Amino acid sequence: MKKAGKWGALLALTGMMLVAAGCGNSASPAANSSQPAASTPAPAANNSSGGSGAAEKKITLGFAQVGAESGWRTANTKSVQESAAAAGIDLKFSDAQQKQENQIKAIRSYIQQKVDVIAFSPVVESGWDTVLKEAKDAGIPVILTDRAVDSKDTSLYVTFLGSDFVEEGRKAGQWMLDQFKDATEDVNIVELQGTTGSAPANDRKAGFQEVIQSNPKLKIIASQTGDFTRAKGKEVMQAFLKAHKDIDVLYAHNDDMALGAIQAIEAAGLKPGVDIKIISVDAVKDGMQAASEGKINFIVECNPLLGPQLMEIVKNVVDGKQVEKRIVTKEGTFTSEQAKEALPTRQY
Ligand code: GYE
Repeated sequence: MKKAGKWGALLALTGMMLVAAGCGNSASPAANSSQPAASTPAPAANNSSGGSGAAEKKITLGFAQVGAESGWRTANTKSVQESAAAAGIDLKFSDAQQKQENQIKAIRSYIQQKVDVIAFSPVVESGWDTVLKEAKDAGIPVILTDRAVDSKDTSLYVTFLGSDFVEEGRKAGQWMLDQFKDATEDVNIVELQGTTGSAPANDRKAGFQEVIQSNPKLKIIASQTGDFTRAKGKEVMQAFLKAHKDIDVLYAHNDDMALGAIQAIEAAGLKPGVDIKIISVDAVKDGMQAASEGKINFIVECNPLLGPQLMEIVKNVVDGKQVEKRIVTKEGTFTSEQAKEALPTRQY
């Protein structure tokens, strides 16, 4: 198909779909409101000497990170490390290189070391019950940050702090609907999925699909994982371009894959953002730069700066205070023009 016109006319909904931070009643499946709070007891080491003398012993936090796959992750890691230091929390940090078995090992080692709290960003959604049960049995509270687990037993973790990825997918889908509402021919979409089995890949796909299905002209003609990396995004886009001559839109589950795909599109002699419209998620600096150059048409923001909120939660958990079961981060969206405006003050 060729263009639906009205390019640039819309986007009343851009900018501000801010979900209030700290509201514990998101629509995500993890938001299990029947379970109010931190059920795991605060470890004895921190409150043994009679009450609220928080100053005498440093809190130890074991953090099992996913890896270093993207600009988002780099910003997230930095945020966690800097805010732990600022909060006077002793941080034990590990990088799982996108492998679940490495994360499980790291969590077990934190249990052995008897850290006060464990936080982790689960690389995939499934397969955590055993190790989470081990942490629970050891009396160590676990905080999920950024990504969710699909465990039925939500008492295995204290809270889940992070974005609503289904909502992010919906925002991307809504842009498609608005942009192509007058399409008379099929609009061919290719999709670069995040890491297979990860919450953001599952949910960003589902939210997008849910919204675009109301217009039967919008067709996902190919969908494959690019593992959230630039290199794989490029590689898979090359394959898409070979196999499909009439790609109208790329939906990439993160900026890094979109940036890799842009290289492939340019190498094929096409103009990213013009010949192929591009939607991505994250809004990290490099993505915003590409958007401000018109190479990415629409970015859904996903905020990686979870560190300060995480440290607050850690302290509350150690103090035995109530913590919301689901804490959703604030985020918006950006068109190319908005990206240009926001870029100079962008923190990550
Ligand atoms: O969008 C992607 C990263 O889990 C929200 O992981 C995170 C995602 C982010 O690799 O860039």
